[in-house]
Amino acid sequence: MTKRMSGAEILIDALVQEGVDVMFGYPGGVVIPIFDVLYKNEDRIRFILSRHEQGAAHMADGYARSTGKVGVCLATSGPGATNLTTGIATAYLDSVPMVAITGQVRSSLIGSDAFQEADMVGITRSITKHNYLVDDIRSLPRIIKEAFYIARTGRPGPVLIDLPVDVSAGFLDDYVYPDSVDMRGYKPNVQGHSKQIHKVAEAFAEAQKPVIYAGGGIKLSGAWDELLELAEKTNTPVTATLLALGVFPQDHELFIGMPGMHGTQTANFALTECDLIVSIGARFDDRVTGDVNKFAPQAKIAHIDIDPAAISKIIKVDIPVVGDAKQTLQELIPMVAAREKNGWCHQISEWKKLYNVPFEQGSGSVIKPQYVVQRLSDLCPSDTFVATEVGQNQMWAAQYYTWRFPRQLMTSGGLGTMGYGLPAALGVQAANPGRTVINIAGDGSIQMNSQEWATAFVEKLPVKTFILNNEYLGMVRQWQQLFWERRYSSTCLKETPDCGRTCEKTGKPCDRMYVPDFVKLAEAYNCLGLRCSDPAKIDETIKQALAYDGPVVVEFIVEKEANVYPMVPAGKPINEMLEGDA
Ligand SMILES: Cc1ncc(C[n+]2csc(CCOP(=O)(O)OP(=O)(O)O)c2C)c(N)n1
Repeated sequence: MTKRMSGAEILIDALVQEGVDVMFGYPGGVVIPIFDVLYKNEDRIRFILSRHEQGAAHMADGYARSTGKVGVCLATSGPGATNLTTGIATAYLDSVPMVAITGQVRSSLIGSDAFQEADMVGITRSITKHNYLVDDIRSLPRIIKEAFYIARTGRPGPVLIDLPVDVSAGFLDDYVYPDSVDMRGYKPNVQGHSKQIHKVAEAFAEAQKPVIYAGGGIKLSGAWDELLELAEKTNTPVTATLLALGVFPQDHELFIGMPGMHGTQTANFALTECDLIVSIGARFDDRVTGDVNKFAPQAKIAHIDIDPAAISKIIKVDIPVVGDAKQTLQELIPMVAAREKNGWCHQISEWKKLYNVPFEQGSGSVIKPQYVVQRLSDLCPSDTFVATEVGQNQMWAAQYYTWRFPRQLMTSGGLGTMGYGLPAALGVQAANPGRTVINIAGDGSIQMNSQEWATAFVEKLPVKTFILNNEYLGMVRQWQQLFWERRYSSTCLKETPDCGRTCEKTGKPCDRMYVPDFVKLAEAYNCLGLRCSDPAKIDETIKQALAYDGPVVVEFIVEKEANVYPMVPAGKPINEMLEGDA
């Protein structure tokens, strides 16, 4: 049945038909027609008002990563739309399905430097999987249908729909939402070529020292059971990237941890010495490969990926397979011969014994940030979702949290976006009411989107944020310490123009005040604020936070110059790791 509807009504009806139950955003002049329809459809879509459009984009991202569904965000034209871009780019680099809707000035004004006009199709061309400017209301239903289809299929990613106000306020007499798409230029190849899959099976049979390199694609295609089956059948060790943590049981004897710059020694040695890498849904990011010329020098490389553009982009691949990870593994598993454990497995378990040691707080009076993460992992319910900010906090979370299920971790891997964690956690909480959601944060990153504690309180999203306050932009400080002769240029968050950096020069502790006072800030947002600087009180502080029925901000005052180890210096081969006293 066709209906006369406004552009804004079409949009909301289409969103409902696409299964959208929550969306995130911020209003403005040209999107009032859309907000008016949202107002009348409160019972169909929950709209969460962020306090900054960047927050809304990360919320949609957190919603999408934790559920596998498409996250939706909405902003007005001009500054509202440009504020979304960091969130869109974050989603793009991590293959997160998202539809971003931006208002645009009236069609007749486009190109005239109208008030709040920004060319969003131009601006987002390189950070979206696809984008649209809707120039005719008759194409709106098709565009929305295509946008959702493109966002969630193939290698997922963000799609932007730029909607001029005359289109959202205009009318279409014969609206009907299409039930299928027909795009000649876009047909993701989900079925890997059987001949190529055979070659992967043969490579397994020939290899003495294989490694499976699992990436975020395992999560996106829901291929974790198949991954386990393949690894166990062939007794192949598995390394999982930052975006794939949780896809393989962490306590499994074949699991060797995360590879790359802050990866485990076992994973980096294994990748360097192996004779076969079977990469599944991973993209040989430079944080994983280090010096590409010295990466896996003896290995044959098989690469299973749904995105043909990812193949041989960074590392030359011997056996490319373009296809969906789950389908490809289902075809591959019966083809591979079962293998017994061999000397390679023995070598792997020796490395693991040597390097996999739990972190010790020791007897010192200063809290070690790594230990806080370990305690969070032990004390949070096993089905807790975890978001992180970016920097040392993120790497310690990756290293010391025990990952228990595939969609557990929300972290900005590709773009490394500070300010991601809190809004992403709120999006996760909105999608998963009743579950525990925590954000592991640095004191620098959290200040980039701390305004979203207002959203947390108002929208009743009881996210618990745990700030590891080292008073520094720690990860940058670590690089300055190790590679720039300890010149801490603009990384101390207590530094003032007149302090003369006396603490660095004399070693005397700094008595300057840290701002903000996170406990007071939390309270200003009506969240519970807690502070802990005593190692003996870590557990009780975490328990108090988890027991509170509302958003909480916990500040742990931690060791100031703790470092993330192991560390592969930028551009070095991954087996040349710096080790230190963490
Ligand atoms: C938006 C943004 N700006 C700058 C950076 C560069 N950067 C990476 S880590 C980092 C320091 C993060 O400091 P903090 O949040 O305090 O975390 P820590 O490393 O101390 O755990 C910076 C500035 C970034 N990743 N993102």
